[in-house]
Amino acid sequence: MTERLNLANLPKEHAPAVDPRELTVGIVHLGLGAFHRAHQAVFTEQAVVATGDTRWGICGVSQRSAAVRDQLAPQDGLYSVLTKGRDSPSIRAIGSIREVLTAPEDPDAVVARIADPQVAVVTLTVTEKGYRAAAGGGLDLTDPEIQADLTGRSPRTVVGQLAAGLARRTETGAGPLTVLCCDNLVANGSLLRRLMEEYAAAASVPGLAEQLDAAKFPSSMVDRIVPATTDADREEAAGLLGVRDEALVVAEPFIQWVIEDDFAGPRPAWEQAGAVLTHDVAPFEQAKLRMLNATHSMLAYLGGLRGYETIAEAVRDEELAGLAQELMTRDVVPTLTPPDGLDLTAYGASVLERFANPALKHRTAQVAMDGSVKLPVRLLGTVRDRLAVGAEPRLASLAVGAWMVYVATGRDVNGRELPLDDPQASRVRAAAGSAAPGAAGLVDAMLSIDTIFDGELAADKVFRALLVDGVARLQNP
Ligand code: CS2
Repeated sequence: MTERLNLANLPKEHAPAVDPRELTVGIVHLGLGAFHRAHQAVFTEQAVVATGDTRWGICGVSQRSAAVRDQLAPQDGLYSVLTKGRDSPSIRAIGSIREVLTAPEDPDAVVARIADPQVAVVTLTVTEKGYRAAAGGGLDLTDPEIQADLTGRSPRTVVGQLAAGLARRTETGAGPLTVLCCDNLVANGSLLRRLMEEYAAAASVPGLAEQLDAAKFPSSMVDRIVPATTDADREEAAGLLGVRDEALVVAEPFIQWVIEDDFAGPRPAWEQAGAVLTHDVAPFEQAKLRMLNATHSMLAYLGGLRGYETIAEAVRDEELAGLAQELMTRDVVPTLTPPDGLDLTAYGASVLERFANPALKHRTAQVAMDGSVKLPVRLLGTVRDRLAVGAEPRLASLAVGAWMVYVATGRDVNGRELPLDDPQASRVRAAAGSAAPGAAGLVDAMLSIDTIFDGELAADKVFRALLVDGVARLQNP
């Protein structure tokens, strides 16, 4: 059997640019999934290399299972990124993860690390649903885990962890903290600040309000396609590395990070690793969410229904590629103010080209997950903006309709199951199950889910008619 990757046995040509043992922990990262390891951890390693500043080792926190810790611990925290583009794949080990914690096993260690005076930045990739936000944008105070954290137990939610860690910083004498949200949400920094303020108001934790006042919550836009790693990827990586990497991540060559330059204290020189530090992230973030993520979701639902396993297969279907293109050109672009220097037409073309990367095997089922929290961010903003100017967002409505049909039928054209993996699965299933027959019946039942569609949108006649058209077209192709 091939040996397991670690510091001692990695062939020189694949050695990480940084030895994690030389780093001290300056960053806590909540949500140690594949995305973080292929994105922020890579930028951070490069920033350390560029500057020689060894303060920025990462303490990665898994929010649910011990799987990542069990993968990384025997590997001295090392893992590799297998980059797959149109040319032959390349592989590189990354050395920026200094420590791994599993939150459910040791919640107090997470709080202690956030309160560590040497920690200046907390970054987060906990997915859209990880924030436990209510439909209107505020904190969901009815969430049982939030309620349990509010009783003062060792915190299990992200908001609870941050609150306890921040409050403890007064005792440890740590300086003000920067909390850098890296999830695909609108104005993610201000959104997280609002959740924290609402939590603080409900919790009355001594010192928290002052720490929150001093903390900064810059917004950021992250971009890199990182499909779930498969056994075949691990085999391929072992062939390239000569050792086995259980913590491998796979990614496309493209990588981008745009960060609002608003920090409370020191930070890694991420700009020296290619990140863009700017005063206004919103135009980048809107373009990315409304163009890339929206067409991704559209292709996942339409492609899944057509029996395509991967996004690359879906976008090779000319009709689907045409619909994705039209969604961007007709519905989305008119709602955007492009960031300086970004040509939206070229951006749209580059997005579809990235999706077509045949080596990535990004599954439609993976992108289709969590629709109830992704649709509002990716598609409903576009729908609202177009309706507000009297335009008909036909393609954005078709994408929302495709989600409705996907979750209601649960089968593709070949009769294969399309699993519903969603934090609101029971509500979504109940709505679909209670629908009257026909397209209008399904649309009305799904529009009644008020945690996805607010009252105004649900009552909009134009939107409803567009949805009924789209759903009918999918139900009777
Ligand atoms: C995808 C994103 O899974 C999904 O919903 O749309 O993860 C997408 O791959 C990234 O945002 C790309 O940066």
